[in-house]
Amino acid sequence: MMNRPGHRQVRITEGFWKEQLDKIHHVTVWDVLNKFEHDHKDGIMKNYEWVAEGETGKHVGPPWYDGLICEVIRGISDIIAASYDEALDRKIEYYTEKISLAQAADPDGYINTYTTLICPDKRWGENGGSLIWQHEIYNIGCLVEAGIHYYRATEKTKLLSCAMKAADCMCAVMGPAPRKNIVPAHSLAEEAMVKLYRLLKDDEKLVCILEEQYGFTVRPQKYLELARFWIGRRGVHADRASFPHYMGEYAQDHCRIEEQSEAVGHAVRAALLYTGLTAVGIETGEEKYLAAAKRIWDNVEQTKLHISGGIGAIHNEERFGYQYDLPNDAYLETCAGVAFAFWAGEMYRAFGESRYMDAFECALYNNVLPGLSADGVHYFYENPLISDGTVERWSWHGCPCCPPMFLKLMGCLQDYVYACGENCLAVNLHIGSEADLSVGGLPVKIEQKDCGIPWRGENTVVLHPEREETFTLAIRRPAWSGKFCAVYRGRRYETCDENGYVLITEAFQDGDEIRISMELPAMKVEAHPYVSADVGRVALMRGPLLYCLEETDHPDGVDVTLGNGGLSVSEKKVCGPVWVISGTCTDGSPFTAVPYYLWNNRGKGKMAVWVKQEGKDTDRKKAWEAAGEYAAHRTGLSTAADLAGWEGKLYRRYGI
Ligand code: FUB
Ligand code: ZN
Repeated sequence: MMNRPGHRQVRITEGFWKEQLDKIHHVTVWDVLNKFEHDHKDGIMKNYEWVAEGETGKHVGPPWYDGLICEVIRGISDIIAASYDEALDRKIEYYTEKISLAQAADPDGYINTYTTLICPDKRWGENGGSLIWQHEIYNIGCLVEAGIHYYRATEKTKLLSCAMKAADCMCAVMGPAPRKNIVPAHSLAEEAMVKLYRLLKDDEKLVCILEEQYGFTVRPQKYLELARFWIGRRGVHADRASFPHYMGEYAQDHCRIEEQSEAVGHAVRAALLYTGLTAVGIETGEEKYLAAAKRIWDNVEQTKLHISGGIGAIHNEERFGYQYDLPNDAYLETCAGVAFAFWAGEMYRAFGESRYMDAFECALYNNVLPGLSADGVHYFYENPLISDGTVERWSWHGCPCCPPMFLKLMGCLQDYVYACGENCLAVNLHIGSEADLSVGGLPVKIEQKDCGIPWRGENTVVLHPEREETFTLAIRRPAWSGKFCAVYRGRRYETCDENGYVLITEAFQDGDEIRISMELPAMKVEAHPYVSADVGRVALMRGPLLYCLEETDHPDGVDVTLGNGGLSVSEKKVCGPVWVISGTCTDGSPFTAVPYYLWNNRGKGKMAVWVKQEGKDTDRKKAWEAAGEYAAHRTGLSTAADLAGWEGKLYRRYGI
């Protein structure tokens, strides 16, 4: 198993992501706080004040607002762990105070402002309430994560103590009989409980503080047991307390998890459930859970994943579509991309294969990063791959769930750069950074310097083991790279192991350098013939980045047909210097494609990711459409020749 380094062990120091994270820290975080604090006039924290004051009958925002502010706290905690910021720390202390005062109003440690203020008799969705709507377990899960991350960032325990009181309240209510059969209607708390378990089982000093200062009897195992109960009770409806009419596939509650093979329902709920499923599988070693996670992952990767790493194609219910149902005007919520990245991170931990990090990286660059504008204060909720020019990023939203999820992923991005296994250290993301890690008990500092990704295919890894020692450095060869080479002491390492890593096993010394070069060819990619939306079309990619055509560069429209000539890349200013892809259309006119994450930053306009390609048959799509909008494959119109070479693949390089 590969472990993520702990908090504060890794720092992102230079290059593309350093710039993005600095903007997020100094601009976006404050924008999000400001907008939440003034949301619906009273601001998000008013709910806690009203609960503390015993008021009822009013609530600011939707029921999941408690969760959203806790997600923001988690994101900020990670940001200040990496780069301390007193003003932000004070903000969290202020929020902690409000949360704690509200919680003190309930003897059980229960805290959910919506239910308390609006429907106090419907706690946990009982008595005709709806857990789907009330989001109580989700909100507490967010509080648990906030408490853990803030403690890790600052060693302050008050927010964590609030989280534990609420977690204990859930442990007392839910579980095997005589407790109640209640499972989360919006997943997230499953993984949060596993994290709480991990934190407490490894931190004796913390346990002492919690017991002596707050009077807890700390039993970490019960949190893992609750997460296990939730996973094990998916789809088990006998004696279900609070069975809202709407659970079913929407909340992945249609059958037991070990019977599930297809990703269905609300995509954020689904990906967070699968993250928790994988985390529980890792922690308990239960094969049936890891097998289910792998089965559902393969289903997504092979039939339900947009080329941007986005999931949740369908607007209605923000859900997964049918297999190969990948329209270009898809929903692809930013939150779903974040949840998918978290799941990918857990899958990597469980199975150690680079394909999970490929998926993580793809979602990060192409489905999550587009969620934020270049100016850092506008947000996309949906990330479709085509636009008629009528949409733009919003300043704020009635359901501002995406900025908090965005901050959560960006805040902990550094935790995914490296991984540590037995006698092995993995470089997973090519990002300028430094880290204090340990390999088999040996302290090893590692750096990535002059990393050019995503624009230039160069990177240098520098190792500083405390003493000379033999171990394996595993360098991820990304799926998108062309020729890949790592040079160590004049020796070239080019081939990958079966997990997608170039392995260098040597007696490493302080200051050892590994120079990495990888080709970043601009390429055309085509989708599986069953994806009727993309028949006859290609998308452009280079390195980890997906590209698109924008009206700004194509005043006559973006519905062009690319010619068979070559592609070239060059530097251009598009909200700062970036690399663009150019070529010629069949009518002889030039085209320029810009990184998709940057689209809609130069004014409103049409945009397209999938464009027609000379020599690719679009007529077939007409025939398929005539035979029915969904599932072209069921029409039997694809031929064996169409399908040759597609086994297990959803996308492949065009023309190779
Ligand atoms: O339900 C809470 C959040 O709001 C979900 O995760 C998003 O999809 C949005 O529906
Ligand atoms: Zn969202």
